[in-house]
Amino acid sequence: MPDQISRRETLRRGLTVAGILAIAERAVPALAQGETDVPFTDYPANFTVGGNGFPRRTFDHRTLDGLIVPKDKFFVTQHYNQPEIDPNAYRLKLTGMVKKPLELSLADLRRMRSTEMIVGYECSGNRPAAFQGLSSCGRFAGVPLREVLNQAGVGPKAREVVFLGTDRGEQEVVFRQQTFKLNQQFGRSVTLENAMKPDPMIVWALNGDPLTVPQGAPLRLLMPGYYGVCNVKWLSEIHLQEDRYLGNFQGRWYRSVVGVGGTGEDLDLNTQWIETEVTRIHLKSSISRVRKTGNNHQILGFVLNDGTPIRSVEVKIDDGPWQKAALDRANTKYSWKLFSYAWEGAKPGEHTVVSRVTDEDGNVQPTAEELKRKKTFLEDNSQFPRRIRIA
Ligand SMILES: Nc1nc2c(c(=O)[nH]1)N[C@H]1C(S)=C(S)[C@@H](COP(=O)(O)O)O[C@H]1N2
Ligand SMILES: [Mo]
Repeated sequence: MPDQISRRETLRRGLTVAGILAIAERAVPALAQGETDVPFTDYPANFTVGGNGFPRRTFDHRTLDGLIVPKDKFFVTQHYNQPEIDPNAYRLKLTGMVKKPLELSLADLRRMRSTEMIVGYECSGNRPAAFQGLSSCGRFAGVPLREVLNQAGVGPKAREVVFLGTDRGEQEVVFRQQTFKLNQQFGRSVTLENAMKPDPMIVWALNGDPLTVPQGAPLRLLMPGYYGVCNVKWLSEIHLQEDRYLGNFQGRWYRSVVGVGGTGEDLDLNTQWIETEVTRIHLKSSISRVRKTGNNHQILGFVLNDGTPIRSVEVKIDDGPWQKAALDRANTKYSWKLFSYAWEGAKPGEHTVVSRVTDEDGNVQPTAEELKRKKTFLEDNSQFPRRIRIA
């Protein structure tokens, strides 16, 4: 049993092993009769994340009730338009340093061995200010990316795999004193080594239904354990090359800068500024909802990370100690991981509740204070203290 209720607590509650297992397997049962949500006082009732000119949708974590987010609630975001592609005319092109350039129809891909995987991901801009709403988890179906690459054959010099979307938009590219306005295609890349791992997929379905246009129909890339930006929607071309791909959303926008050592002051000579690309999801947990039956309160939340096994999730109420939460049995390697904590003796009034996750490699979710030396707002995996009111 992972991280479940301690033995002492078990004896105290007089639960049978079967009883505990039932709890462990269904940490998030459907809202039962007489169960109500305890309101968050930090979450505006009509909260939405500002658009970028194109339709966006956030997932309301107060409705979290299982591993799988229904497809009409799955978060949506992108930088440009949402192109509509005729599935019959559609061809996925494999170009560049391949042995044999290919144009694959949807029927060609569907004839290959298909797989399914439950994958949770978030936009790297997801953060407390967005109430974590730029995140979701679903069951995706498609084909392993490496089988598609192997069909075209990887040329001996190829080291980088570039994924281009059909969508295009104006982008300002700044070079020294010059600014160019260029119409560019959305693109991202991964190293050949990462592309050839067993997990990356080219997917066409979410929760058993074909992808919708906002979700990237007819095909998108899915990099399990990576931030949302890597999952290129409306995928039109896979291009193999030797050099790094430096497109706007790879080389410029999706980077983080963190100060290490020294004072962290911008011009401090002893501070080292580490610049990294946004790739694998940084370890995060957050409380999604608090439910109440009679006098019993249950705190529910989720963990997102790169797939490294989780050692523990803990919950802290006001100034109390960190207490172990239970991980849901339904969690899988790349799903988001649901957790729950039975809060006993909750007193009426306002409370602060916060969670913290630790993985098997010993990484601990940082506090907002500990992330202060990160200059960019991306990859904010800070602990998120929530305010709630017990009636
Ligand atoms: N073609 C294309 N793919 C894209 C984007 C985009 O602008 N164009 N945005 C990315 C970003 S930043 C995120 S967070 C995810 C969001 O995926 P979703 O809309 O399915 O939730 O799509 C990614 N894939
Ligand atoms: Mo994103």
